[in-house]
Amino acid sequence: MDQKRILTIQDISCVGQCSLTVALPILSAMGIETAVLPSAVLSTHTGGFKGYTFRDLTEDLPAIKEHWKKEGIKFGAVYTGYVTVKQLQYILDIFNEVTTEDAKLIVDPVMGDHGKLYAGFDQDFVESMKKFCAKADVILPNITECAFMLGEEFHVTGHTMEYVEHVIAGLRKIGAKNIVMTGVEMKEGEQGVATYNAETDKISICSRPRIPGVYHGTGDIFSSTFSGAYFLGKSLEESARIAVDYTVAAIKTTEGDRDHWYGVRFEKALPELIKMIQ
Ligand code: PXL
Repeated sequence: MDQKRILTIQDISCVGQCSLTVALPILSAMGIETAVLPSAVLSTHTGGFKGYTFRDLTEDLPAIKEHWKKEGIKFGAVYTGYVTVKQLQYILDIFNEVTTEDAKLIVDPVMGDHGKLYAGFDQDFVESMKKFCAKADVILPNITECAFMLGEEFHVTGHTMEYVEHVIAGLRKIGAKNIVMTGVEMKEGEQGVATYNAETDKISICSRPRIPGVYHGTGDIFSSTFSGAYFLGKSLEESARIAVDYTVAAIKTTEGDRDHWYGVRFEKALPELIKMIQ
């Protein structure tokens, strides 16, 4: 069986343009066979909707893995997003038991943004996620998640090169290998990502003019695009650049549209993504 497929593990927020409803179309548009493992099903995401439902699928994970094992199904990479604390060990079991030898574990340690943890996440989760990140080949934290993992205060702006180096050193102490930090604002009016390449021991920055406003789900758009490009064999730095450019293109589809507060119309920008990876 051809095992060149990626597995992504994160929730289905039925409405809200984030997590699996973003990852699956993006990876598919990139031409990648994508298997999904929903960590939970929510009626909407938790970032602004009230009274959402939440069905935790933790107990299904081991049985799903066992079935895949019986079928001889394997994955060439595993990309994780919004998951619960109890799922982390099950995910490592999946990574250890149903992937190809050269498979990569790409972890977006989804737990917060804008200086705060998302609803339902606590310090316990942060500690478990730190250990999980040590097992990953690449981690994709935003600047808030970095601050929580380092146990430090969150800095909204003013991310000097010194600060970026400090955060990367802290994450490496936790055991992280390759790191792509998002939400870095080194220059006024710009935003981008810092990529630490563990092989070359180098940090590179990729910034673009900042688009004012808060756009939900863009972390998932970035991480899905990065994971796809990296799975296709692009370098860390090139994958980060493509992910930045597609995220910007996705935000531009929704810039200034106040009615569409819960996500961005990334679907409209998919043709641009397809061009970017050619
Ligand atoms: O975009 C990250 C995310 C994923 N899944 C759920 C969320 C969020 C962020 O709020 O609520 C359910």
